Amino acid sequence: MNNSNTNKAKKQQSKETIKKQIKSSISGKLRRYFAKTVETATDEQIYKACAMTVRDEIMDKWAKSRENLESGNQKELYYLSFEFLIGRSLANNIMNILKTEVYSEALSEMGLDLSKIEEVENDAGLGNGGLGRLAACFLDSLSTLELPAFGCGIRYEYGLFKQKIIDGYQVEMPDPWLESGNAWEIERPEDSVEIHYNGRIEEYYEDNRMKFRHVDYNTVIGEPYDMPISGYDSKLVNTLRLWRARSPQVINMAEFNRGDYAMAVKDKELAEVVSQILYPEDNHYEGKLLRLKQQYFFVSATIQWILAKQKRRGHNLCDLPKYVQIHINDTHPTIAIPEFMRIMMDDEGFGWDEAWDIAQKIFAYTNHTIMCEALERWPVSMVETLLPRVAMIVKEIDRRQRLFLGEKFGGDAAKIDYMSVISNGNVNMANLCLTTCHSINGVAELHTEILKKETFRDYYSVYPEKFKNVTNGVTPRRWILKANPKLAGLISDAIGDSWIKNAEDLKNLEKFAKDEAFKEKFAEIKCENKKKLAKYIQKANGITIDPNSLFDVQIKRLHEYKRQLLKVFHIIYRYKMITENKEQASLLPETFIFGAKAAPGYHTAKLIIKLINNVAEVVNNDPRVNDILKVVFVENYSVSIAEKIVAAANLSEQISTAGKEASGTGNMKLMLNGALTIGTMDGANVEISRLVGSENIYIFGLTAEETSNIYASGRSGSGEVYSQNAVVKMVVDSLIDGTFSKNNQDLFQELYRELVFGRNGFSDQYLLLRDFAAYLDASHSAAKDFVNPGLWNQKAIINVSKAGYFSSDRSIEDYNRQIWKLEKL
Ligand code: 26Q
Repeated sequence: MNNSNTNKAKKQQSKETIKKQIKSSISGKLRRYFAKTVETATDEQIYKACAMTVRDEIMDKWAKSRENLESGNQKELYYLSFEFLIGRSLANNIMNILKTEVYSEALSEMGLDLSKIEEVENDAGLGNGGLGRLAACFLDSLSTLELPAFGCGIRYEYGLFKQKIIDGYQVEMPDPWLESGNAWEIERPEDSVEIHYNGRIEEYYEDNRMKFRHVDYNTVIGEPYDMPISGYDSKLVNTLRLWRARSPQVINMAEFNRGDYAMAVKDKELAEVVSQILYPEDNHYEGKLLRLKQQYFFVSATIQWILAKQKRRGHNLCDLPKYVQIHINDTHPTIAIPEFMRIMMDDEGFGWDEAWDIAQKIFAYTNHTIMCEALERWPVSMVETLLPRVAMIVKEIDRRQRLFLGEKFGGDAAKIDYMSVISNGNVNMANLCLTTCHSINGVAELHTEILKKETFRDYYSVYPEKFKNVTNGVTPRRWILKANPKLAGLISDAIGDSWIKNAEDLKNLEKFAKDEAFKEKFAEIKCENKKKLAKYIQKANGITIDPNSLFDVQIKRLHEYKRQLLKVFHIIYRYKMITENKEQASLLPETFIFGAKAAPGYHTAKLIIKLINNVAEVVNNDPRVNDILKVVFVENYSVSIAEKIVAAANLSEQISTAGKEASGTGNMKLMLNGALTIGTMDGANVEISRLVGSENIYIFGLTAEETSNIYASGRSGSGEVYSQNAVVKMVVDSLIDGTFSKNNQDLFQELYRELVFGRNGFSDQYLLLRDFAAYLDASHSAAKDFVNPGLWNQKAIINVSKAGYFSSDRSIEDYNRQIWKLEKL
């Protein structure tokens, strides 16, 4: 045998050995943990046996990573986030250890199917949308790039609600994702800490210094659970540490002995609700006490843990900036700043100036929204009652900041108030971040510009050097390799597989955009993915869709600014044109696919879901359009459902009112999978458009500058559009003429009234009518291109080839170079 044959044989042999190990581990676990065999085990037990087998493989690397960090002097990142939208882990972890093929084969030799086993796992849905999923992509990249980092958050007992559609309405169901256990987490009771609420502060003197003592407080125990975060082909396994709230008391024995069993467990329940639920509002602030409790809970636990660890390692806390960076993911964990000050001063004996100096060096902040309804402002009185010592510190930060601002801006009281940490009886969390953090960043170029020029203009004038842009990204491992393995295979066959870790290499695909053979294979894969999604939709919705139709996809949280309603108007328009014989019915078959959850208390968003479903009902059951239009609302949009949809999409809807979407990341996932974007010049669309060129994207509508001028003018101008544009009028009127609300003509009145009359003299807040005509044109251009597969596929391939920039690896490298300055392990 020649050399290469021997190598091949060796590889084959070792593959056989690995398969054998996998098989024996799985059957061993079934036996030891469940007293079952492959033949008798339930799906659940098989899944668990697989997960435990994979976990064993990761454990060793995880332990080594820990030991390395413990003994080294490396700087570590703590990424504090209220949300981590991880999704499933089994297949992702198998992929990361490069064993997808051996596992698939080993399982199939046991008569099992990895793709089915994978579906047993509950999504870890510990987030609402973009911000939470971004945190998950970032963890993947940090591990892949071998940068030492910890994700820190809350171990919610219930993830984001499950969505059922009943009679067209969203109905929320709990998501007890931990009910049957979590194979990936490890409880670390040894690292439990106490968190103190309420009570009073006593002053006393020690060594001639005034000191503060917190007394009469209520205690909640924070108990950490760690999940391993593997990276792709990486030695480093990072940790996601999620805190669970526990009561210090098992039960109240006094009540128990009195026979009042309900009262006996009440305190315990009250303490433990802290980590029970994830707030389902996205981009919307409500000053709920429990939310503030949650914020302080995980942030205090995390800071205590960080400092204890540094001390254990023998580090002087003065040197903290050498060893620690703490990232604040939106303002939600901001209370970490005064909590850090509190511990440094009250427990570690630092003076204000020293502690403040360190705080300024270790904290960095990312802003994810400019929607004012999302900006957090907590009533001072609430902070005082719940966190009396933290409130004192916040007031002192405010006092000092006001002195500083006073020197800068003299008598401009309004400006000083606007910039202060406390004003009108509220703690302004963004201002607390802006004052303290050494770095402030937006999540796309346009967004960062808006922060500098508008939202945080005054702070930008004081600290221009703090402001940075880091455009978001998504992990190409989960979002192509896992979600679209066939496309990943085709790409690797063409350009090699370096793109998996160096996504910029996708640019080498560009030369295949005109290669007929490649284009054909590319189209075939898209078609197979569409068939697969069609099958899912058939089963889930009972709707038959045509895999040859244009799959036009809008998947994201339901929010008025994201303008799902504008998409609906386009559908209504097409429906009307066909049924009224105004359009060549044969033009183009289209399938409109929506996936979206609405916050349970967001009435208008829920009404839009009902409208989508009513339009679907009418359109899907009208024989006149039946071969041409289909509308599908996919229930319970989640990470796992997103993975199914992105691979099958042709057209990606990114149609927010310009200036409102900070970045968007769904746009990136869809682009990576060869969908073309139809969108406004908003968020990262601006960068997508620059990269692919105007001929490979369908851009329309008002710019951010134009929308900003319209808002400033106080008039939307939508009234004129409505009265002058017959098409707009026709579509808008269909909301109230019973076409889509047979039994209740009033059902969509509110949507109609907002567009035509508005509130406080401003109608159509999100400027749908102003953009409608341009949107129709852009949709028409897309449809025209789609009927020419040669052209369409060329454009799609160019989109994939330019998507490398939107890898979260690039985002993380940007953060690291500009902000954290960590070293690779
Ligand atoms: C705040 C206070 C009280 C209750 C809830 C909240 C809250 C919760 C979630 C506020 C905001 C969020 C989520 C925001 C979010 O997901 N923003 C998105 O972040 C993405 C990642 O940067 C961007 O791509 C999106 O443009 C942005 O909307």
